[in-house]
Amino acid sequence: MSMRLKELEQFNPITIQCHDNPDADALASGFALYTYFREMGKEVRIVYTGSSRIQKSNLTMMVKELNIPVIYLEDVQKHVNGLLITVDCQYGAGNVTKMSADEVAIIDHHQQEISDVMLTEIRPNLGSCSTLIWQLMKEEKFSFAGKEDLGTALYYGLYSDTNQFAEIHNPLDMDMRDALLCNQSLIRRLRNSNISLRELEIAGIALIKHIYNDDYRYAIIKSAPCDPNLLGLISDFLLQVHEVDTCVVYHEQKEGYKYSVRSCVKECRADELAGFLAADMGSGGGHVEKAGGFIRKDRYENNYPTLHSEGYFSQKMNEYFERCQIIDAVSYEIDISDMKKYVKRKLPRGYVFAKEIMPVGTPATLRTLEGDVDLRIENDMVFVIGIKGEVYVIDGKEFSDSYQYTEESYEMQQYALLADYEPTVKNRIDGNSVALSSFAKVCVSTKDVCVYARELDDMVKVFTIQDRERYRLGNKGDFLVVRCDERHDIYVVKRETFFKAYEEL
Ligand SMILES: [Mn+2]
Repeated sequence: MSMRLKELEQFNPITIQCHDNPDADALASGFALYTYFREMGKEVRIVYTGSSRIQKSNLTMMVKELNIPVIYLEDVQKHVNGLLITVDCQYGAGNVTKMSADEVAIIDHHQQEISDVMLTEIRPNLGSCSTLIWQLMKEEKFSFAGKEDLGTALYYGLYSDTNQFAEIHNPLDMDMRDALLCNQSLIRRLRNSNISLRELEIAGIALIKHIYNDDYRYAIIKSAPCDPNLLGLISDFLLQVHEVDTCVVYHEQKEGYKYSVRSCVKECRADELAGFLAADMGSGGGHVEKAGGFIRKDRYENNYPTLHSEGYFSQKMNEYFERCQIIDAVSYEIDISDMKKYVKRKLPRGYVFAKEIMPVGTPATLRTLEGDVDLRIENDMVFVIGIKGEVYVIDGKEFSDSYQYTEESYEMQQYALLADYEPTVKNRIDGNSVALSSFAKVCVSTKDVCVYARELDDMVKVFTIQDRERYRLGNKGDFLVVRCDERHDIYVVKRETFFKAYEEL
């Protein structure tokens, strides 16, 4: 599942592509890979495409002061010889111009949206793509000693992508921040050259012209054309307004509408809202609090020939908040009169005794598709792998009470049909990760789990009793499920999982 830089060394020449309108993280990522492959004697270059050259003052300063040899391609290249690596973005996604190439690789830290590229390393839990590339280079024993330009670039990449380090939550990000050789006085200058006077004026005018909805506490701003990074700055500022819980800041380009989304409430994930706004006309995504997207003009004009863009965004925001029911499982009294009774099929699961993979007491990070969980290996701890590749951490008693276990080795591909990410446990002392499934054996639940379920006819967000901070989204066609014996254990099951995991009684 996980890719090493070594695998890319077989190719030559190598082209590294940043996303269109590159930001500091994309540039730093490109620069780091460039340095790596250059030392190896490869013919390598860093490129980007898109409607315009880098304009932002801090980015032009970064490129110049750190000697980043990035090239702007005026015209999209028909075909790229050798290997094309997209950094801080995913080949084929909406924020990067697609160019054909002999071979393609992806290195990114956004939510996975492209899954047909073999050479892929995507880690959405990292604060920056710079961190990921730093880690990949360290894995190959690359030496960062004495490389101040490179260190400063990576540091600034992480700094810019984590809201000035305010949103760092992965320990690896902190490791990099603390380890890099970095020119702090240049960082100070970059930090204070974030926008130009012209952009200050654009931002000022934009802020005056906001649209505010007090029912749903959102704000929308249409800005004059500007560097897309400025949209992020305006939206960061707008979100700090007390009355504003979520916001969208956008502008119109020749090709379409570029927008930035922010949310500071747990009831709305910015990445998901960004995807909703794009609908089927583009793409959107990012992180829980910060996200962005793009709507293609041709598709927009097809779907909404007479609707102006302010109208579209307001209408879509209203629709999002109106349509979406929020269920808090703790307080919600569920009506089961229109629900059918099902029983959970007894599908094989995987189990691993934690102490068999790491010594008791080791601080570790369990990584699954649902996110990272930090824990300490305990004597009595058992990991159970479910059919979606999700992992339950339980104690020995609960395990022996609920499961019958065998010595048969567990085949992830066979049993976790819907898993597209293999769960790992990382030792936080030595940094080594192990795939849980390689240690797992088969167990089967001994309990009959009976549930009521109803097919959803619209979007629902559920805060389960287990996770009070992050909701699970159900869409039309998915199922709302509640345990028969615990009417507050309410959750959402995706349609494709539901029919595999439950059968009607
Ligand atoms: Mn990034």
